[in-house]
Amino acid sequence: MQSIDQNLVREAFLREGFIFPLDAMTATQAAGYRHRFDSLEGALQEAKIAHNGQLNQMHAVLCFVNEIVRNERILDAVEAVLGPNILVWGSTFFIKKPHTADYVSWHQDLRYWGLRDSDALVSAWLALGPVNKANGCMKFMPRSHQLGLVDHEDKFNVDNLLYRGQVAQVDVDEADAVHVELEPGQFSLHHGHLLHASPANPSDIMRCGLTINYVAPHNRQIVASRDFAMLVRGEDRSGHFGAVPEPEADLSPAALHWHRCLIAALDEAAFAGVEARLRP
Ligand SMILES: O=C(O)CCC(=O)C(=O)O
Repeated sequence: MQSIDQNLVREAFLREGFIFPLDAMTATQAAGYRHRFDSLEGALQEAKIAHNGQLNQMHAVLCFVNEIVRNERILDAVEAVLGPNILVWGSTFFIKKPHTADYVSWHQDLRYWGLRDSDALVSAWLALGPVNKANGCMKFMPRSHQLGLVDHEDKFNVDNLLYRGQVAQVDVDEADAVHVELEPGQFSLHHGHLLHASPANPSDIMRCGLTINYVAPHNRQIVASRDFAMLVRGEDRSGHFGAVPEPEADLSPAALHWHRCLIAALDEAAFAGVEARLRP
C-alpha cells in the first residue's frame, strides 16, 4: 500500500477539489468489512434503520463502521485538509445492487447539510468491493468546488439516491468528468462544493461504498436546531456538536438512540423548506 503524502493530498484537494485513489487498507481487509456488512443486512432490515432508502449514520450503530471511520490512513489524508482535530459528522452506505436503476444526480454535498464552513468539511468514499464505470462509480467535475454553492432544483425522483433528488443548476460537460474508479480498500476525498454524480448499475457486480463526512470542530450547524458528531482524532474545544459515543455493540439500544438523534438532525437540515407531503 502506498503511504499517504499529506502535502500531495492537500495540494490536489485544494486545486482539483478531490483526490484518488488513496489506499486505506488491503483488499483482504476490505473483503472482511464487506462480509460484515453483508452478514448484517438482515439485522439492518429488521431494525428498520434504512432511511429514505439510504443507510445513514452507520458509524453510530455498527462497530465495524466505527472502526473504519477511525482508519489511520483515511484520517491522515483527512488531516491534510482539516488539520489535527477531526470529527465524524456523517456516514452512509451507498449501495447499488446489480441491474438496478438507482443513480445520483449532479450535486454539491453542502447544499442541504446546514453546515456553515465549506473549508471545514471533507468527504471520504471507501470502496468495499470493485467500483468502476461498469457498476456506476462516481464522477467528479474537476475544480467545480471553485464555483462556490450553486442553486439546486429538487426533483424527488424515486430512483435518485439523494434526499430531495436535487440537481445542480449548472451546465455540466460530461466529457470533462473524471470517473472515480477504485479497487476494494481504496478511497477518494472530495470537497463539499465539488459537483459529483453517479449513474445506475447495469452490471452483475454490486457497487458497495461507504462515504464518511468529516468536519473540523470549528464548523457549525446553522439550519437544524441541534447537531452531533463523533471525535475521532485530536480534540474538540469548540463544542459546537453534541458528542456521539462509539457503539458498544451492533444496533444496541443506546446506539439506536444516538442514531435517531443523528437522523433527526440530518432530516431537519436536509428537508428544510420541503412540504411535509414530499418527505418520506
Ligand atoms: O455513491 C455515490 O454514487 C454518490 C455518493 C455521494 O454523493 C457522496 O458521497 O457525497
